[in-house]
Amino acid sequence: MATVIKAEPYDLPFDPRTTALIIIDMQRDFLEPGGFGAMLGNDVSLLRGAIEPCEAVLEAARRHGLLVLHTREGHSPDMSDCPPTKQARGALECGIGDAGPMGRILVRGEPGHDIIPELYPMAGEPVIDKPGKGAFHATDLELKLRNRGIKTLIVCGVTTEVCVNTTVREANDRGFECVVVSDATGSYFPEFQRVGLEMIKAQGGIFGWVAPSDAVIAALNA
Ligand code: TIU
Repeated sequence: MATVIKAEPYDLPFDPRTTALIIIDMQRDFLEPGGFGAMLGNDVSLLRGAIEPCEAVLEAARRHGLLVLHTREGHSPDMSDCPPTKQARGALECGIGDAGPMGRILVRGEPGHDIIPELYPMAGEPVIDKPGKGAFHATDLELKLRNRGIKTLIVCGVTTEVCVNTTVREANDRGFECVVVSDATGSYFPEFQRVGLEMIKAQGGIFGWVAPSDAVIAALNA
């Protein structure tokens, strides 16, 4: 019997050997006070509910030998990979590249840019540093996935309507099948969390599938 993830809008058959877990932007800059998320005016505590389910999926993926990838949104210290439009957006007093309580906001090598300790990558797990919202834009993610024969992506991380949705749409157009783990994603806006997941699975799974962490873990354990 084929292994399936009990998902919406319908069960997703998958092969663990061609499936990867990708954890999007679980960085201090989004999940802790003083980072980019907070500078945008958001209550970062709203994202922290995603941490535990994400930890559980990560543990199961590691135990079953799936390829695990992590992404981080950010820029090189000279900001040469940051579009001026992105840096200017929001007209923030303290924005991307500026010094904040956790170092320069969304700049590689700064404390705030790094992944939260609960989900820290293990040696050998690729970390994709991305300058955009989507993880495929201006990165070698697609090459890494194709070289490993990956067909299916289990997607966790933040935020649901921004970097998770953008990455899933990019992946879908490239022929990857994505299942977004509902409780292992998070948004600063409860309404966007709900609608961000709805948009993935609407119209017969126009961008992919949605399943809770316990369904994904049960499928991995099956
Ligand atoms: N602001 C917001 O919701 N998200 C981002 O800026 N980046 C990611 O989603 N990672």
